[in-house]
Amino acid sequence: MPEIGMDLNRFILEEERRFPDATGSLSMALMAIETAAKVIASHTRMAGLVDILGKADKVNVQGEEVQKLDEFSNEALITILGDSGQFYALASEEEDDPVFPEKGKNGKYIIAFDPLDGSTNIEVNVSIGTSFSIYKKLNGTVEDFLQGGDKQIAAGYVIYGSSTVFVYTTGSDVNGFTLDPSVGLFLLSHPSIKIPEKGKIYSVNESNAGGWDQKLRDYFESLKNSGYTSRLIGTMIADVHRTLLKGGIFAYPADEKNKNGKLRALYEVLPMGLLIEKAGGMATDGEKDILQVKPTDIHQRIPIFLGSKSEIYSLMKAL
Ligand code: P6P
Repeated sequence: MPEIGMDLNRFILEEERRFPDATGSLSMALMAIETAAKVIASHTRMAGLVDILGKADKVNVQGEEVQKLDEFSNEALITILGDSGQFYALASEEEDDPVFPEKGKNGKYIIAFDPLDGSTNIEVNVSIGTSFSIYKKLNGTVEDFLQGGDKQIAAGYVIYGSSTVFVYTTGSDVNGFTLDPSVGLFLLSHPSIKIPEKGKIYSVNESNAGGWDQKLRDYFESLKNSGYTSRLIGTMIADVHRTLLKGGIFAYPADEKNKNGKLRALYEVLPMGLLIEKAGGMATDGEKDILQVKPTDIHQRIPIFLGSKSEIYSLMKAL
């Protein structure tokens, strides 16, 4: 069992040693993400400065106003991941189409990421995050991003909150590392995370309840009547992080306004679903295991219900 306080790089290399035929490419890929996370973390700490806060008076592919920190985070990830040489293609929430880095021509992997999830929370100093999902490069076309949730090689997120925490899985355990800014190292703080079998928290934007079907409204009413409390941060990564550690359910269902829900399959829902399932929880689109979902395009939105087994089982019975 790796000891608390082990730094992320050593952890990655020790994990690599467990696979004799590993070439080290995934390790270098993960270390590139780690470097980008440190760069973004340092800038979120300074987001209070006028020159970073506020709108970049641009609109991204999602039709959302782009905050300057969004742009900075997107550029940092594209530059650092591109320069690593490990990624043949990068798909970003901030880019209409995938980017094919000059130095990635021999890359074994492709990566999808949301550079700064929850950007509307930047200005009110609420936790924000970066999510990522890694697949094997197959044909080197955009279709490689549509392999499906169960083909993810690795997935994770970085939450920039009261501390910066890096959480990821390569398909077995889920481990969390907290940044010690005094030495610039992510140190193992949450080894082998397991989500509680059952929680006491539900996390959903109830202002959309008017657009849900009745069975779903009844399900959340039943949680309220069973003494559950409500928590919603409004940054998916922060709501997922709390659900991973405390249990319960996080959901962004489809509704009248968002026919397929709001969250994006490739770089938000599928990586979070992998993490929750590898930590012993469950994730579904309301019909099937979320890892069975194969996106139809890189920005496709899908409904998501994820969390402790108890809540997801009772949800599926209710629907
Ligand atoms: P709503 C943030 O903008 C985000 O993409 C997710 O991080 C978050 O879970 C969701 O949107 C919140 O959406 O409609 O509740 O404001």
